[in-house]
Amino acid sequence: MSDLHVLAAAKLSPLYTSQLSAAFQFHDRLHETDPVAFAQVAPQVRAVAGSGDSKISADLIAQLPALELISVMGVGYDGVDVAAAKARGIMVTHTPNVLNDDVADLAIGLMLCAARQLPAADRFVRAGHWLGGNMPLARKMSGTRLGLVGMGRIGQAIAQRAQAFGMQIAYHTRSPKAGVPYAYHADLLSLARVSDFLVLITPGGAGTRHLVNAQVLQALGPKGILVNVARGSVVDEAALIEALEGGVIGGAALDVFEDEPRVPQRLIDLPQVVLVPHIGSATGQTRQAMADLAFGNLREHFAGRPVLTPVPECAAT
Ligand code: NAP
Ligand code: 8YV
Repeated sequence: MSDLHVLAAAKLSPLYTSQLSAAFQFHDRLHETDPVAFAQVAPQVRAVAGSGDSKISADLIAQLPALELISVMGVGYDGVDVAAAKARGIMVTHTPNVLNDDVADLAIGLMLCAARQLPAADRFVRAGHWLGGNMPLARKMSGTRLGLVGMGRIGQAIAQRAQAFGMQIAYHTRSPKAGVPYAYHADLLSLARVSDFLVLITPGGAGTRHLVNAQVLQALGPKGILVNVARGSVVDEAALIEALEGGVIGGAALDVFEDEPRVPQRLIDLPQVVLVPHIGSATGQTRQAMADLAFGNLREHFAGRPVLTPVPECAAT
């Protein structure tokens, strides 16, 4: 074990913390649990470990004068104040690519759940309602129109899967993607108007906050289904609830929420809505790969080698 001090900014996967505590002087959320001990350790902390949903604020960064690296176990790093880190020359890393398959699989699973009403069908059998007759008819997914908001690593993996369902694919991003064969919409409203499924897979943070608002939901229309595997902040959740309750859109399937792990009761009360607890990358295999990569970034940095997967803002140009 080295004498390097590493702080966990939030509750992390044991797949990551087991590696951290074996290799470093590891302080698990000491800033939250023991301010006196934290004040003693803070000057020595050289790295902070976080997850995709951890908050690593400018204030925390300012309390760590020896900080060199923030290693996030997750591809999304919207909780990290990257500008504050960069201003001090602190490297920020994340775990892209290793989770593309799982998140894309979940997006397709959620689309099927919402269209074919699989959770409701399961509840129907368990409650014995089948004995009294058949379930109402659901919606077909194959051959319908998929609008992807985000066409990066995971967006492209979702599109690849949707092709096998014979879906017509279009997308919205800030700039068209070279080599991507799907129809590009510079305007999100225009994409929503021609989509049966609108699937969100952008980063979170200020740049995408409430990208999906009442107007976009209106454009998606009464048969449209919204799927969010991006970040809760991308959707105006209050507007979404209004739209679902009022039949402005047909349904939704959500992996992420504005105030996780709290889910509004009004969403829970809507039977046509599918709700899962931020499980996009939550398989044993993928979480291990993410933990290994997050740890690998720390290992490489402290061995004096370049990190494996810097966030784009910190990548050498
Ligand atoms: P990526 O390769 O960086 O792709 C991000 C895409 O979003 C790009 O196509 C980008 O295109 C687009 N985008 C960014 N800002 C936008 C904006 N304001 N409006 C429209 N499009 C915008 O990232 P990735 O690896 O695919 O991951 C995407 C995100 O998925 C992560 O950041 C994370 O938030 C989320 N995620 C969720 C889970 C989960 O468990 N649910 C798991 C993993 C990842 P432009 O730059 O051209 O706009
Ligand atoms: C997890 C995620 O929430 O990678 C991301 O951006 O949202 C998820 O994979 C998380 O980061 C697991 O540590």
